Amino acid sequence: MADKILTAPDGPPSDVEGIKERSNYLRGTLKEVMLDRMSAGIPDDDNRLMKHHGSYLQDDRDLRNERQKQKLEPAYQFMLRVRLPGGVATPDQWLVMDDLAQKYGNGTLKLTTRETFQMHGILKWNMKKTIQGIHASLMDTIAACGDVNRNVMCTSNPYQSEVHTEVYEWSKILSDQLLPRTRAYHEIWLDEEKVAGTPEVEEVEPMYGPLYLPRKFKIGIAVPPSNDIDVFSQDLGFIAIVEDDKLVGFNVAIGGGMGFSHGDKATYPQLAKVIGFCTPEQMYDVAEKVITIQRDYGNRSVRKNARFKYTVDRLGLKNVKAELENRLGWSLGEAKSYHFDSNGDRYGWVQGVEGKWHCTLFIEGGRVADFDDYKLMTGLREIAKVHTGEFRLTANQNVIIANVLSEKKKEISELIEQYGLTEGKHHSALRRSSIACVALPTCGLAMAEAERYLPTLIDKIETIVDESGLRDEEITIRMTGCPNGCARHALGEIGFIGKAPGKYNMYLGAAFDGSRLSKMYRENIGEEEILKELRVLIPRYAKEREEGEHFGDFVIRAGVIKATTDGTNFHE
Ligand code: SRM
Ligand code: SF4
Repeated sequence: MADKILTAPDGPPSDVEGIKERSNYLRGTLKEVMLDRMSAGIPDDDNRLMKHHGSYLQDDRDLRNERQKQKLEPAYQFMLRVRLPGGVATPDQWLVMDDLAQKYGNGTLKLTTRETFQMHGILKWNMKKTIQGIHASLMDTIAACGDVNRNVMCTSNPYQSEVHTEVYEWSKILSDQLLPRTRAYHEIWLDEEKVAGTPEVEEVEPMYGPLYLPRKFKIGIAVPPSNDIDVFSQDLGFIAIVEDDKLVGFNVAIGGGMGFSHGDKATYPQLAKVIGFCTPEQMYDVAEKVITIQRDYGNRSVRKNARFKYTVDRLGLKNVKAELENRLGWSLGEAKSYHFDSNGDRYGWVQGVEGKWHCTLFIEGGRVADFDDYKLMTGLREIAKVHTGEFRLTANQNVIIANVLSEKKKEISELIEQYGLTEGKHHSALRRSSIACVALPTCGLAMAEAERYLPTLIDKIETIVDESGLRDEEITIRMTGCPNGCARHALGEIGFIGKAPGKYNMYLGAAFDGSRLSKMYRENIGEEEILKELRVLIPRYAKEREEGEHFGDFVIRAGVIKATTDGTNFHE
């Protein structure tokens, strides 16, 4: 029925569609170009395909001008992203990532906003060894980037451990079953002999088809009251419904996303909308059918309008829901009530089921490295050597040393102490509630600094916070180097989006629980103006706020900014 109404946008397919079509299921000439020693880079078409294998060709932007002057090719290197459903890694896997980062990467690990590891600075000739090392420790990088379903996230919840175990299992099932079926990855990186894709054995992608999706697709599962994964920013979000301590199912939310382009009203961040309820057993079916709707009706002509959020907005939420139920052959249940209290992490030790302990550590900007006076990477390595539980990477770029046996707690606490690792207690709550995307020097799209700059900006904001008596007040603050939104800036109570070197658009007014977008407050301002604004707003908040009122709500009530609940009016 809905089939009659729904159409895909007209227009010639984008260049990426052609590249995918000609790629023989994501192979292209990747195998050959990775062997070529004439350049440290690879051609653009292969780089487009490379993303589906979890990697991007980048160049060190700090060196770009100098190398240009010397007429050298850019300092090419690869970024590699692991697929780690739910962000859970064993201590052995942690040690493998640490070792690979030392051997082949830039000696650091980035814990990403989608609960996984990224390595930077890998040279072309080390890529295969790195991927093989990851594979040998039972992880992979398949579909970590590209026009497919990405790493499935779930709440890192150390509090309700039984529910976490169950929800984590579902995130793994979704992530594994929604993987592309092509053997391209195994052939290119793991030396598997080519069988499929040859004329004798025809390869098929039963769900994706040969063109895969029009754009990336993201799924996250939140366990209320924590909305740490920002469920409303996902293309497809599931909200766990727990009754009498039992997981009964999930509310289904569709059509969220964060990215937009400066000044382009046809692009905007959007919140996913709840459309109904399904049981855990129905979850995979729902995910698969939602993905096929995007496959069939997403915009394959204009990539900046190709995300599912635009498909939903163009076709209408009701029509998409009707089409989903049509494809499912059954109807979603009525959405159940739920309550989120925050989209941040809660730090420190907490006891879960079976007497096991979990400790959330604050990792500023998600960067695991050894600094002059702070041996963070070494400390975590030493913990991994003795830890028998797991590491949980959080969507706020932190790490939880999870499932620590009571008898091990002292040893791990001592290592935390010895290496100065921190639950963030000596920082302001504002710093603990910060996220910054990678940006410079590796991200090719960055217009301004983020990860390397936010800590020093926070040093200065902390003075204002301290003077206002708000050191322990959680205010979420997020910075990205461009409007793509990798740090989910539009869901931070204070957001900064890079515009040009040293210049940011400043956003205010997102909800503390991730249920309302922010709105632009000031355009193209530098540090001095940012601090000038905050020197007024933060003390005002301290004086005028109501009991329990969060900063994002206050700025709206005080008339500093108008509320935005729907991305379609984001630019107004
Ligand atoms: Fe992102 C592109 C880093 C989470 C929206 N993102 C990129 C690239 C690959 C740049 C590029 O295309 O050349 C960045 C690599 C930088 C580098 O040097 O490592 C990059 N994104 C990241 C990470 C590492 C940020 C971080 O500091 O943690 C996150 C990795 C997540 C992961 O493990 O999979 C990351 N990116 C996100 C998120 C947050 C999320 O998914 O929860 C978003 C917003 C949500 C969304 O997708 O709407 C996000 N990244 C984008 C976009 C905009 C997409 C859009 O359609 O609007 C781009 C650009 C693009 O796709 O063209 C992008
Ligand atoms: Fe790069 Fe922009 Fe994403 Fe930051 S938000 S990592 S600058 S693409």
